[in-house]
Amino acid sequence: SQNRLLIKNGRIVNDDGIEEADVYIEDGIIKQVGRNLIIPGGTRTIDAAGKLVMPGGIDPHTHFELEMMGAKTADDFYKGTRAAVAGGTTTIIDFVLPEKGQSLLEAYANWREKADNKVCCDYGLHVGVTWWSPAVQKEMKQLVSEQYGVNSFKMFMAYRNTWMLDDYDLYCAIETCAELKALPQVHAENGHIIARNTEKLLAAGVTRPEGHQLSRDEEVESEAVNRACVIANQANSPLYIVHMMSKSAVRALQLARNKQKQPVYGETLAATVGTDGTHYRNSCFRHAAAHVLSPPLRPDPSTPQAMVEALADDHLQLIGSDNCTFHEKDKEIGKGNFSKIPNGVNGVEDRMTILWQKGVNTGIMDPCRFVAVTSSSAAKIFNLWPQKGRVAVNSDADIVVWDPRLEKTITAASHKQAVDFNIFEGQHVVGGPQYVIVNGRVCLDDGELRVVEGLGKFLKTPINSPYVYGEQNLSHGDHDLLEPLSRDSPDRVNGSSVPTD
Ligand code: DUC
Ligand code: ZN
Ligand code: ZN
Ligand code: ZN
Repeated sequence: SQNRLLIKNGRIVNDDGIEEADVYIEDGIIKQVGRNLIIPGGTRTIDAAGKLVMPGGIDPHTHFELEMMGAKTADDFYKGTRAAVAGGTTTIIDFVLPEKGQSLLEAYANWREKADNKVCCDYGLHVGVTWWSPAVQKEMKQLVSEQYGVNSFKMFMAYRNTWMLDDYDLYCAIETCAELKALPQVHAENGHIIARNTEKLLAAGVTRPEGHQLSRDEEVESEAVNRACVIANQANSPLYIVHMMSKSAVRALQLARNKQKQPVYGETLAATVGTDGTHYRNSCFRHAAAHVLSPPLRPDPSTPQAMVEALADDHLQLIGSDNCTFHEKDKEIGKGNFSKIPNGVNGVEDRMTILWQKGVNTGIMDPCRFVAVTSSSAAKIFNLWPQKGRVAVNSDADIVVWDPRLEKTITAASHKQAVDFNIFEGQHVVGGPQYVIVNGRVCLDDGELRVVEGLGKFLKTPINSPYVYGEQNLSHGDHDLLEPLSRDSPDRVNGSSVPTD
């Protein structure tokens, strides 16, 4: 029967430990976990011997069907969530981004309309506070109600001509989040410095994609990380920093995490750990432009591994994709001016395999930490725990059966995303999803993709997550599955480790 499923002989990996047990699913919910389960006849069985049974990934950061910088993303909510499922991700959280002056509620309704009938997996929404007024503040109060189910708001410190808030408005918006027990998120880059540097570079004749990187170096990011943390601390608010892209930014975050009154969380991206900033110098415009996202990939070659180590060490708490894909024809808008290249990269499909390759296969993180940063921590922070992010009785049956021996070479020629480029092109990865179960339904079936358009539901995310406003602590750090790496020694050589004063 379609609605009964048994996953046998696997090793269940949750963020707090590993257990050898079978999983029985009925009507989209995990009903039993254990050995020698009594199962009704006619139940489909998946043999997971030698495989890991993990909570499906939660990608806390996507942009599907977004119009920005004069273009529309290649991936819509169907193609985007289909690609997510193909890669082992079973929940995504997208961003409602209102135009300046637009009602947040109206923009929210637009997003629901774009997504509800297209999503192949469950999804939630963050809402961008892209301008500030008493009306916006009032709408934030409405959006956190049970009717709308939003518990997180994103503010931009960059994109000076469109979405940026000044520090006064940012302070007010963060304060409002704290009053509502919602989570403020920030895009941390100094938009004024970027605007001036862009003018100077263009005047000096630098027009190619490398100008994007040159206009906004690491300190342009870390200054904003620090400033956002200070503002949140003044507002006595927790804070979540999206897409952290540099070692300097992680260092700034770590200083804040050690002294801040309220929790501060940092997210990095698949792009950051899976590729690097050398591509901006590629002589092919399309290739270089495909890597343009904000904040940019960094020239420092030690960045990707340092970011993986930061995830392993709990200096960063989770990894998203910021999937925001543009076809070549759209990237070409910026052919004579790097500042006009639509910002964004792929990653929703490859996030899990890329981090497995760079984090688990290298021994930098154990599978439990992999589950934490790809799934469980997002569920906890956005208050979906333990419905999502956990393989346990009563949790949703969003499960990935992971084959640590599965091999593939990532390529745009065969990826499921709509976009015509892949920033991980040619990378060989070992370990990947063999089965992906979405709400109890086998949507990746021994490598065969069988998603259902519209199968996913909108997830109302309640305010006041105990991992943001309560006593619950995000990190466990008490499992001991691999030889502990001496990662916290202060003199570690190619150092992502930061002083903990
Ligand atoms: N950065 C991107 O690269 N794309 C979407 C928005 C953002 O902040
Ligand atoms: Zn952003
Ligand atoms: Zn090229
Ligand atoms: Zn984004």
